[in-house]
Amino acid sequence: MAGCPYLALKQGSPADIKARPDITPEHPLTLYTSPLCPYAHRIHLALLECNIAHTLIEIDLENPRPEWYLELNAEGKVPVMKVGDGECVLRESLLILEFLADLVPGVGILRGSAVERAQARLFVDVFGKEVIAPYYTLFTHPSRAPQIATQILTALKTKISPLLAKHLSTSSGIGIGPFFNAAMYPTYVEYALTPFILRLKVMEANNLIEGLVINSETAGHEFAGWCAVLMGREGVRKSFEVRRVVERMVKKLEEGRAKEAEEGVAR
Ligand SMILES: N[C@@H](CCC(=O)N[C@@H](CS)C(=O)NCC(=O)O)C(=O)O
Repeated sequence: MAGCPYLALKQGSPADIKARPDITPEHPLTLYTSPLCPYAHRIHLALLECNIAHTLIEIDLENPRPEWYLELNAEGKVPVMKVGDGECVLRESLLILEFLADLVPGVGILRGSAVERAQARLFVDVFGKEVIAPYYTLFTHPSRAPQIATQILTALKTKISPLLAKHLSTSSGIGIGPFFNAAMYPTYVEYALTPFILRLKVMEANNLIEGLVINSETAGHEFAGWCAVLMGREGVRKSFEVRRVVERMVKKLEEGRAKEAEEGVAR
């Protein structure tokens, strides 16, 4: 797969993950997930990067959910995190990330002052509106893919990259890491957004979307540099099943094209 970001993984530091102590929470954590779901991926990535002990249970998204799963989450969606024997059953990926941040505060998932934490949440919100929302329209409106790709790249370059530039260092200048708010390890922001950045990179690497080329020139220097650091993480590689995700994307794009053809949408 020429151009796939995974070819560049060796530039990362696989030792990073092991360098962090293993964490065994007081109550066992079970993540109901699917490698096809970017929202579930947020949680799997955080668990791996933080070395938090957990059990993974894959839910088949291609078929109706079994009754026992609907009892856990009536919406039938992933991710779901069961804490202990089920005294707490959580859904909504960002809420689960917040839970992990509270569960292991020393790890610094949500770190810094109240202002810095608010800025992290705000950044995720901005990225959601500017990038994740149009990302999904690629599948529903594939005939408009080149225009949507331009919209995403423009948002990355003119909004996300400048905002990121402000937050890759701290105002005090104390932080020295390459992550949000100058953290040494990925944070809430990286866990929330990497699954979507990866999917855009995979679309690019497999030429799935015309005009989607992500580099310093097209998406901004800070964003491109941050991406390269993220792609180099061992936890990112371990939590991502490239082949299955690409197959799912191809299928979803074909379904989108068929639907548009049925509706008589001309490119
Ligand atoms: N807002 C939710 C979104 C979760 C979501 O949409 N999950 C999708 C997979 S990516 C799902 O489970 N869909 C199954 C279905 O709708 O049947 C979150 O952040 O956790």
